[in-house]
Amino acid sequence: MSSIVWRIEHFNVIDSTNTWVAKRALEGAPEGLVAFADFQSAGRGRLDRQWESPPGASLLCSILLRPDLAPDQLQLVVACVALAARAALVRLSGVRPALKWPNDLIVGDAKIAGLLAEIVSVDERLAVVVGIGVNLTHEGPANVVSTSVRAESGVTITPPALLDILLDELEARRASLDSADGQASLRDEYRRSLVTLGQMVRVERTNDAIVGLAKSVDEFGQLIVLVDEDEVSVTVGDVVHLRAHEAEPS
Ligand code: BT5
Repeated sequence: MSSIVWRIEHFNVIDSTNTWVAKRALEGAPEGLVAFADFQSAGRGRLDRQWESPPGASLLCSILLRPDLAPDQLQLVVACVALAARAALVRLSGVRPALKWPNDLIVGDAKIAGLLAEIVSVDERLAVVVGIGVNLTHEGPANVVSTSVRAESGVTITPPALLDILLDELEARRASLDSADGQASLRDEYRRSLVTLGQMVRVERTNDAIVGLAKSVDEFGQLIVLVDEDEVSVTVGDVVHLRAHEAEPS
C-alpha cells in the first residue's frame, strides 16, 4: 500500500484520545487519524481501568488503523504499534523496553507504557483504534511498579517528538499487516521482543488464575502457558512474571 497520510489532532485536555478517535472512526474517518493530548481526564486502560498521567508528562495518543485483517488478528495490530513505540524509544533515548504480554512495555519489572486496542467496526476492513500512553517525565501511580524515560535514561523527550518518531516507525511496519510474509516477520519481531516467553507466570483471568511456564504465542496472539502437562491458551488476562521462589508450589 502507499504510505499513510497522518492527520494529527492535538488537544490540551480531552476525556480519552481513544474515545475521540473511535467516534471519528464510526463516522468513517480514514486510516491515519491520530489524536494526542497533554492531559486526559478519563484515560482508560483495559477492563475499565484508569490510565493516569499528569499534564504534559506522557505521550498520550490514539491511532486509527484499517488493516486488511480478521478481527482475531487484533493482537498483531497491537504488536505492530508496540514495536514501533519500542523502536522510537530506542532511537530517541537509548531505553530499550521489552514487551510484556499482552500489551505493556516494561523496563525490568516496571511499566513504562501501556497499549489499549479497540475494534470499532468490521465492515469492509477492520477499524482499530490503538491507544498508547508512554511515561516520559513522570512514572505512573505510586502503587504501580512503573518508570519513565527520564528516570531510565536522564533524557527528556517531549510528547510531539516521540509521536513523530513513533509514526515514522509505524509507517515502516504498517504494510506488513497486509501481507502473509509481513505478518510472519512482525510475529517474529514480536516474539523476539516478548520477555514473557520462557518465564514462569501467573495469569490472572476474569474468574481465576493459573500458574505455569509461558511457552509461546500462537498465530492469534494468544499466550500458551504450560500448566503441569497441559497447554492452556490465554486470550485475555493480566500476566505477572514470577521470580523463582514465587513459582514454587506452596
Ligand atoms: C493499559 O491498560 O496499560 C492501557 C493504557 C492505554 C493508555 C492510552 S493513553 C492514550 C489512549 N487513550 C486512553 O484513554 N487510553 C490510551 P492496562 O493493562 O489495563 O493497565 C492499566 C493499569 O496500569 C492501571 O490499572 C494502573 O495499575 C496502571 N497505570 C495507570 N497509569 C499508569 C502509568 N502512567 N504508568 C504505568 N502504569 C499505569
